[in-house]
Amino acid sequence: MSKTKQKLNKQRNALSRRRFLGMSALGTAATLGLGLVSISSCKTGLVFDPEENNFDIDSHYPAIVVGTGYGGSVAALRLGEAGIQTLMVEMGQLWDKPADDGKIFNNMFKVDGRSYWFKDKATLPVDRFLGVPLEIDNVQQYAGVLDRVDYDNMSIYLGRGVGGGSLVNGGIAVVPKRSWFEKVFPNISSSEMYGTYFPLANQMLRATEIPDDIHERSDYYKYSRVGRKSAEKAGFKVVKIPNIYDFNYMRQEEAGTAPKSAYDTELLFGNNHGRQSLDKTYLADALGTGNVSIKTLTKVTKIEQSGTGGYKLELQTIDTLGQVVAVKEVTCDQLFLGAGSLGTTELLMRAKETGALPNLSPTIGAEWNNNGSVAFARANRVRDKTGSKQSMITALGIDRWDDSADSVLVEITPFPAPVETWVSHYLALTNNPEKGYFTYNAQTDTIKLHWGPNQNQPAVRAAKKLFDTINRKNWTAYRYDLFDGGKPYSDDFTYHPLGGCILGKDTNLTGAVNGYHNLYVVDGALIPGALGANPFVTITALAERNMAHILSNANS
Ligand code: FAE
Repeated sequence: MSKTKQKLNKQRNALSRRRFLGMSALGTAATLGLGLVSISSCKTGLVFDPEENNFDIDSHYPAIVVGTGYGGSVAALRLGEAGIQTLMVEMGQLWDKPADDGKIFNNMFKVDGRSYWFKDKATLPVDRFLGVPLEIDNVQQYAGVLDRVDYDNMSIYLGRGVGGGSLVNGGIAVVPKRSWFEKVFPNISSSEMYGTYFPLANQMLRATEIPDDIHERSDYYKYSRVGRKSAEKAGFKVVKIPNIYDFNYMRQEEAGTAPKSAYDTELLFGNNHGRQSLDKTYLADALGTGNVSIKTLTKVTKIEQSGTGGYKLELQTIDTLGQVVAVKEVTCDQLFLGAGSLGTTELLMRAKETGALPNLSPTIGAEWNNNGSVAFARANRVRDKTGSKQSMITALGIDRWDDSADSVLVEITPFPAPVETWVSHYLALTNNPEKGYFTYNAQTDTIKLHWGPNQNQPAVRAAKKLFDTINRKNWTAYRYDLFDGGKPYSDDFTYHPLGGCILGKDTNLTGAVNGYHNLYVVDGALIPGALGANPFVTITALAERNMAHILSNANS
């Protein structure tokens, strides 16, 4: 790097530091469009260079975190607070610059390169309407925000960018029922989790319930009220479902005093407003420690042991069109894997199968699950309009979770369309006990998920039992025209990939990977089975718990 550039970088760094630290609310940075700027004081005085994404990383860091999703963000914040210089490596981009249309993210009805991670075809779980396919061809190949990885019988949706899944997910922040959590994690203290770490995660993520003045009055929540009415008529309990969306912002959307976001079908491809994603919470705080920096558009392609007892990583940096612009090696003393269920499992299986980390647990990749998720759709009676305007933020759920085989938590989700459709659309979470597994293919250097065509049947059965009753009591029917194969449900996709490196089996009880020192898994790969809840609060709370134990052990 030239001296002038170094000087400029230093100045920018100092300015960013003052600006950033001077902000009373850290989240304001991103809201104001300042984006994420590292205020790291690493040896080189490095900064994240927003223009070029091309800062020089050091050759060695005390800690590296792979991925900037929930687990990775918690790890980085707690490492930064402990004074440990930490590099985060993220394969997606920092989403802080508006495109030519003045927007950073697209809504559901506008699809371009920003929407998808290097796809030329846009596909969604609802893939047809009135039987007509909704696929869009010729999308520009670009480092977009939503990825879909297709395996036989199962497609997995993922977020790509600084913030991982928090950029694209539904924001639904549910804590699992304690009795069920104790069954999924029998060796973890539930008093510690429910007394300390779930409340901490909810507070950090800013989860709240929708206020009644919005939900009970807004035209944008007709679909939710209609969903509640039909469930209650069938005798089912309907509860509020917390979300990380800023409901004060939503009030302004409702009043027409701020640009619409959730009210303008923004969600799956990101939100231009209102979404309190990780870049506005954990990651902003992590950068605020001055000890954390993020290298974007950079994928960790290999991990192995370094000569000094730590780890060596191969990093591949691309531009937004996918051209490889740099390949580098970097070492660290401690390595935290937060690349998500798929990303972390792939890195570990590659390391195991290529002999780079031969002592890894033989069962890595052996247990994967889709959180028992399945989507359903019903047709309402003509008088029960669901509305052509729908808020994308789910507010209510039908709670039938009693830990039995038929347990379901069903969320009443929006079905955005420019016209009235009378559709009630749901995401059902069941306790489907089925597991898939991964194999590593040395020729393609990728992992493959094995999930049979009938493995989601227990989920379909449990959810159908509930919807059959709702339909019977309301004189309504399923919608058969929305999902592939003319089914009233979609059982071959998930937003909730979990497992691959199981807590207490492939790792110890705080996520330290068996067979190695200073190698940790901090993300959804740790979770062994369906949670009866959407996963990110659990992933966050577990990461908080595990990091607290890891850091206190390091100090003792
Ligand atoms: P994740 O958030 O996926 O972060 C992993 C990060 O690592 C990503 O940013 C990747 O780009 C990056 N990465 C992967 N591989 C590499 C590599 N080799 N090198 C560098 N970087 C890498 O992991 N959950 C809820 O609780 N509520 C919801 O409402 C909800 N809705 C969802 C809707 C959608 C459309 C999607 C896709 C997911 C949804 N989820 C929801 C699931 C939730 O977002 C997911 O469980 C968490 O994001 C997983 O957190 P992790 O930390 O495991």
